[in-house]
Amino acid sequence: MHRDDVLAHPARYLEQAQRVFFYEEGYLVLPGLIEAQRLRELRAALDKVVDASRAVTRSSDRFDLEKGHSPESPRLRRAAYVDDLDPVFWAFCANSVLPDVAVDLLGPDIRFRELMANFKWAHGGAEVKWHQDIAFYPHTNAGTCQFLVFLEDVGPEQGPLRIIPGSHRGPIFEHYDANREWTGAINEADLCAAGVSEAVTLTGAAGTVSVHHSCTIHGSACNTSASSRPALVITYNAADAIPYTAVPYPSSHYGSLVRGCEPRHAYHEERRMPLPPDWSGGYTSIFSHQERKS
Ligand SMILES: O=C(O)CCC(=O)C(=O)O
Repeated sequence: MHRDDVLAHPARYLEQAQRVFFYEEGYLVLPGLIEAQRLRELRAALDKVVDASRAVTRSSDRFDLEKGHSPESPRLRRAAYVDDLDPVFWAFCANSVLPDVAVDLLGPDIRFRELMANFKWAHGGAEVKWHQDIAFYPHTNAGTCQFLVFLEDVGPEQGPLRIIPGSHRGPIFEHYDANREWTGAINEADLCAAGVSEAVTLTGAAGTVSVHHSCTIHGSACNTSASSRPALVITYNAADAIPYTAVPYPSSHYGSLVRGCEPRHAYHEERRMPLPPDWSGGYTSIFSHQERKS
């Protein structure tokens, strides 16, 4: 759906000025969006996911392990398919304020795409290099958005998300290197043109939620602090945005309609859509792709 049509629909949760800000700047920060009781439930469910990873010795599509991971001292970069591990997560994705915010930003018909937990463990949790989500999951239009739900307070030393305001209105940069190998990151040579010097840092208290547009350039530094930065990373798409490629993490809820109804048409935007490699045979994570090329 075109942005003007999205904005013409009555809002469910956001102020109109916030919806306009999202389309102008490519992101929004919503402090205090998640109430304390829900946060406690999510943290408890995530603790169980971490416990399930203790016996794991090698990264897989489900658990992406950081160096030094052990049963006594688990260090995960990412857990995927978590919506299939505990109903608390799926209830959050389907029956909370998040899909209402997605409606306000993308239009009335919304599908769930994926949920991952990024951990950013204390004392070294991994960097996420500058990238644009649309390069990972092209659709017939740019109507997808990614939420980060801060499960703990996030300060400047914890590797907070950084985004480049307005970058969603610029080009979609290459995420392959000169040898046509997927890097999952914008090439170093393009970073100046991408405007990284203009980046803003999204810190906030536990319960804060940020959301960014699929074309917004974003990344986050390594966590140098003594406190971990666990965050749920949740993506929704407008139901009229049809994916061109297989989803990396096909959980049982992938593609579920969480608001509105099935569309009768696909919406095509005129732009050059990048194509990632075919991950239908399996995916690891953005961390492993970016690490391989560093
Ligand atoms: O966790 C972060 O800081 C970045 C999340 C992100 O962009 C991703 O996982 O693709």
